[in-house]
Amino acid sequence: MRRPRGRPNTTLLVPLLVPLVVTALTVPAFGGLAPVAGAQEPAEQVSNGDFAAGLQPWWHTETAPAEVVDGRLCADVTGGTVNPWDAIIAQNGITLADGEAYELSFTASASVPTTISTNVQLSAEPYTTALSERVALGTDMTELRYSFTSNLATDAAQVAFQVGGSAEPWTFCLDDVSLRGGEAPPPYEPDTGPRVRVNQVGYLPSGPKHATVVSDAAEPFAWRLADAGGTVVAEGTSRPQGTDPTSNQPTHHIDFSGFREEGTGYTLTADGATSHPFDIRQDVYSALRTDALAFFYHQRSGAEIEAEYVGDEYARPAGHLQVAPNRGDIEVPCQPGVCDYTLDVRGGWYDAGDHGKYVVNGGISAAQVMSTYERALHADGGDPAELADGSLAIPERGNGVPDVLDEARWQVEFLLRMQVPAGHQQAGMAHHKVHDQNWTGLPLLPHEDPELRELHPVSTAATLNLAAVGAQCARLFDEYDPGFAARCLGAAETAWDAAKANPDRYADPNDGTGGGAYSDNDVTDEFYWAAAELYLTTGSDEYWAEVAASRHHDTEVFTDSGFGWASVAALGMLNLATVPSELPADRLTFVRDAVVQGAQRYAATATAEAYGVPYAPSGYEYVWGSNSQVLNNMVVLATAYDLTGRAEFADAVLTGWDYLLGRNALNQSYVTGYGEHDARNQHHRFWANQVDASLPNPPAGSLAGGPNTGIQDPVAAEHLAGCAPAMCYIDDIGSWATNEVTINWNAPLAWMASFTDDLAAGQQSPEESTCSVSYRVRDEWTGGFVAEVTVTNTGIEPLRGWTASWQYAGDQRVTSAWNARVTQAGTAVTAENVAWNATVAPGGSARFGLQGTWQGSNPRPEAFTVNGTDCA
Ligand code: 9MR
Repeated sequence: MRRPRGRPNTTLLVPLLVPLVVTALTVPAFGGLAPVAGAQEPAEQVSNGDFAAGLQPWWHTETAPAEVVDGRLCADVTGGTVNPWDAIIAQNGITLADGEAYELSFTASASVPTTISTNVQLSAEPYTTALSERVALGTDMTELRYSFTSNLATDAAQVAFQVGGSAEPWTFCLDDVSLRGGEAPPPYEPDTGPRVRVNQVGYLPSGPKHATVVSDAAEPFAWRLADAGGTVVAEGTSRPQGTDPTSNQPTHHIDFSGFREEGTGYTLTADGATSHPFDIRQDVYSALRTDALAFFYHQRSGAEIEAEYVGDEYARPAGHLQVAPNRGDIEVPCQPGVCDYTLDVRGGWYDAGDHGKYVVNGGISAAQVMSTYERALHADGGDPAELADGSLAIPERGNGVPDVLDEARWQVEFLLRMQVPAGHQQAGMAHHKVHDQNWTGLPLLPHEDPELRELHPVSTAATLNLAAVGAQCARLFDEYDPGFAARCLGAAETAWDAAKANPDRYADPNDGTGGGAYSDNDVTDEFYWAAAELYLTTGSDEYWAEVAASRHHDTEVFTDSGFGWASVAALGMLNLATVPSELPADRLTFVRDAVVQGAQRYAATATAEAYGVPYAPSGYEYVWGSNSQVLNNMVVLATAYDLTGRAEFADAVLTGWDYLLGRNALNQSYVTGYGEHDARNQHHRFWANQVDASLPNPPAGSLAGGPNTGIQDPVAAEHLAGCAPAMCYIDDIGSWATNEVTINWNAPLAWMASFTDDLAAGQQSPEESTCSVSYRVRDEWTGGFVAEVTVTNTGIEPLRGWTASWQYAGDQRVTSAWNARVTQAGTAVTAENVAWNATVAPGGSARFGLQGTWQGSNPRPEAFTVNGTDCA
């Protein structure tokens, strides 16, 4: 599947133009390049030469699987290869200047004395060398230094240790690699494209349409919207907004919401710049809904990823089914001293670009995938048919179960396997994670991973994730597989009891070799989330008491930075507010108000931010995976929209999308396959096209982590030092801190795309209709019912006062109403606004409720008018 890479060198290929000055030095640092006091030290061209940051950006061939052990790189070189270049450890992307003096230095050893080739050369054909040395290594780590003058001017050289050609296997170890000389690498200049920043995918016809222009013009300037043929279809004037603190860019704002005509290839021109093209259409989010969900099938562990569902490019054998060289995941031992049993923990989704499987972020991911369905089931305007059986390309399609639930089940089954079985110490607790004993390099397909897999200690956080997810699983699967639902609930209740008995088992923050630590020393939010889910599923007072007593049962749960794997109380609150339950009205009002208040803050943020993003963490410290925080804030906004129908919440969701899809400081769409300038080189061991052209880029619908002011990886550290918060991102496979993918980031992406596609479907084109009315029976009992009615303005003018009318087909009688004045004559009902909801902006809604009686049957009315006009 993979093309042999880093094919050699050497003098065979190109005669050297400049004679090499090669000296093996045993003496002082820098030889001829020794720094003079006060003079500038020669620039370092190698990143992470001491392996302090792990393997990246070093790579190795399959014949030299390398890992970082005791702070140095060691590779078990296979025997039986012929040429030096049959086994390589290298770093690409090295810049060399013609005629400049350089010194390469490193320490290295061989488990049996061996001669290797050390080259500084072009990393692709014709592989011209600037330095090529045969180096005899002994068993002790020895320091070596070579000076040379470059005959190359390139930014695509590599430092390569060619360690092949030995009949017998041996181990090569390497440390402190340095290549000094030349200029410091030029500061990274991101290609930010045109200064007019738009949602590169498109806008909904009835939605808000905003753009941001980078310009220091003091005065407003004219903008023009042109269609694909270049005809100007709308015009207006910008609004200067000053300097944006997230990017340090001076910006102007453009609002072209008034334009609603569907079309493709629109462009916006202002201040001498023209935006990337974009569409205006109703179905902007339709494909993204399925693409974002398809990500999870791609990430499945323990299953062959079949071409029938993903195409040839993305097909791969099953990983981690204990087929050599895999050593897991069927009888996985614990780390030494942690337990005395093995567990079968096959299946689930790989976390990210690595092959670890972690219960804490695995739990929130399964929950948000299940919630994608649960929201569609219960929300006004939610359309579960879009997620039904047959909606996704997965092997379970056609089994009668909604595909999104089938996909979630793949992960839930794995989470259940992570629970300590009865009869063992700590029974009922969940292991925090399972992953490789050592970090592996890139690329590496899952089925080729040779590392030992280990279970790590149990943790309270993991156990509560299992409790929450198990409870949610139980209520959603009851209809399709009661046996599985019962198993989920049993595991959830056992987990809850175990967590109560072991409330402070925290994962070790230093347990980060071979996999992420995912440590979290505050599990009060996990207790809250689990109690909320168990309450919603069982209705038990015991769990409600836990919810009510928690400090997270508070209107402040929706913080500026948003929720995520380590901060999950919001998940409990959102579901309490939306999943039908026995919650008494006052408690329901409390949680719904909390959601709405949180959403109001996020909506205000979106309005204030230069790029419309509903995310403003304290000090603008964009976190690792900031794009998922943006999405989770959008989830709160969307839930508030579902509850209230208020247009301001839907608008902030849509400007959040604009940010993610290109209207941002970098002019970058963070979703692969969406937009003119999309993320394509996310950190991943299989979708590793950037380091191996025979491998694919990430599939469409993969979300990059996004700007991260921490820039913790060497590529980000090298290129982004000093970056403004929203610009701390680089689309490079080596930047795992800004550009990885994970299941817990794609889960809110899928949730949001599903919501937004439903939202779009509910908004009729203005030509077709100017109103829609949804009538939902929220509660029904013998002889009585409560209904909730939402009147939506799908026209382009505000509604100033409204009267909605319908006919009952059965014998219903309205006995009381709230938020509207309702009268009934025979079967005809009219509902008139009250003062505070009289005005409904385009795209906005007003909602009211009523209680009534019925006899015989209680069918929903089908046709509605608003102010005498027929509605959709
Ligand atoms: O998403 C995680 C982020 O919140 C943490 O700050 C970071 C450092 O601990 O780890 C992130 O998760 C990574 C995990 O540790 C290993 N697999 C890839 C994950 C995404 O980068």
